[in-house]
Amino acid sequence: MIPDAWRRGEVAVVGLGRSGVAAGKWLAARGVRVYASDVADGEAVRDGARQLAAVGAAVETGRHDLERVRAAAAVIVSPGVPPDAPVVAAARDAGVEIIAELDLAVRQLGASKLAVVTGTNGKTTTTALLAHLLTAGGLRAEAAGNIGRPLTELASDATPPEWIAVEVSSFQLHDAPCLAPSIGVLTNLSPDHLDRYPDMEAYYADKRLLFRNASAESVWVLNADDAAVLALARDAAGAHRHWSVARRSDAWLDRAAGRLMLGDTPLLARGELGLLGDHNVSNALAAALAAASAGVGPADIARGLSSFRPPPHRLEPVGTVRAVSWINDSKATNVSAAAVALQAMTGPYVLIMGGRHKGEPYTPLLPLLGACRAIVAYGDAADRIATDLSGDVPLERVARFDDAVARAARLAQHGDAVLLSPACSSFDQFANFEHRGRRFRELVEAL
Ligand code: UMA
Repeated sequence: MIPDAWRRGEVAVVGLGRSGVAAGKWLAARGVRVYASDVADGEAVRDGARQLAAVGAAVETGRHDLERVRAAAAVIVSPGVPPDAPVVAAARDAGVEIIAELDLAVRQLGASKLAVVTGTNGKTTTTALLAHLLTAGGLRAEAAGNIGRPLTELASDATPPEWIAVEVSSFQLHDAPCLAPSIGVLTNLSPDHLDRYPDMEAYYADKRLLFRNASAESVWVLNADDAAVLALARDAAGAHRHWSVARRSDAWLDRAAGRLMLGDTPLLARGELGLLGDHNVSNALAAALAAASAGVGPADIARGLSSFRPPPHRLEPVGTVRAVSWINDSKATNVSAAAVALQAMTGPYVLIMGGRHKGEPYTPLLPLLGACRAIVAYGDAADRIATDLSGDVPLERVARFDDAVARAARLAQHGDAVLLSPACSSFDQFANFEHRGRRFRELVEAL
């Protein structure tokens, strides 16, 4: 499965995060010479470098040796490495094949069927839930990809699962020409990652790559409530199946009866689904329809839906202190994800937002702040947030995340909630959104 040219030369792995480490280990274990490098030089990167050095890779942190990359037989890129990064440009100019870590894995996983989940929001919950439903249906299934487990880790298994629910970001779709989902799920589309893409069209163009290997056998599971989703999928070959929280569909919410439905078959009552907010009903319907498309029966789907609990950092209750409940939604790294959280709030709350600005305006949140008592904006994005959201709701600015939590604790009143839903990435003060969410939990526990 490994091209001869790779064995004759050296493969360059760019980025020493989870993806780069998984790819480097997979290649080294198969006797391929690896040069792995990262422009950063922090503790996490050095830890990745140590892991790869231990399996015989040549490693370098703090820079890429561009000559060595140009001479490589192939370059494996991590999702966080933008296509216009100098190291990628150097490889491209030299005619070296550039492959996403995801695609490296896909090329090895011929025996597993892939149920691929993408979209702007709801991917992680839908992916986790889909793996749970496939398992409830008696299939051997795992979740991987953007959800936090590089797909290459599964490619190393002696007996890879029958089904893999793969969360795929637009970054991963970019250099994944071999990705051919048996089932593809598109949750929704709205502007995101405008710090990496020149415009929304470029972002949607990467999302459209989900369909690049569509065939008559493909099944596409699509959000009928999102016109942009339907437009993006319109010309894709294969079966198109739809879900809706607004009207009757292949999977749908019967609002009058308060029930999730699969066609004419009732699945379970809304109250039996242990997830907050309408957006999660949408995620549940997407996963249910994808699982049904893989052959799981309605009774198993219903049982799986009722036993599922939300993944951490997504509208996750982390504690109640002096009658104030604290909710960690650190995963809301864009404006539309934060909007979803605001719509799920049922009483007064203090909102903590901020982090690294990603290029989107925050003004779409203004009409959703009805129950918001105060906003605490922190970090790089604080000034921009203050400009966009100044109005009826009092807003305070602080520099550090820890101070934002302390401020929110003072502003919240008896019976309120404090919601961390940042609408920004975490990278100004944290390694990633999980790190930010864990710090939030620690600070709440210390209260
Ligand atoms: N780097 C270079 N040279 C460059 C540019 C970057 O060396 O020119 C380095 C960076 O210093 C960094 C590494 O490349 O060390 C990039 O790492 P990465 O961010 O891709 O790290 P991984 O740990 O491999 O994480 C990636 C995904 N990260 C991103 O897409 C930014 C993880 O998604 C994913 O869980 C993981 O692979 C496993 O598949 C995270 C994410 O934030 C959760 N995703 C975005 C989102 O959900 O919005 C898309």
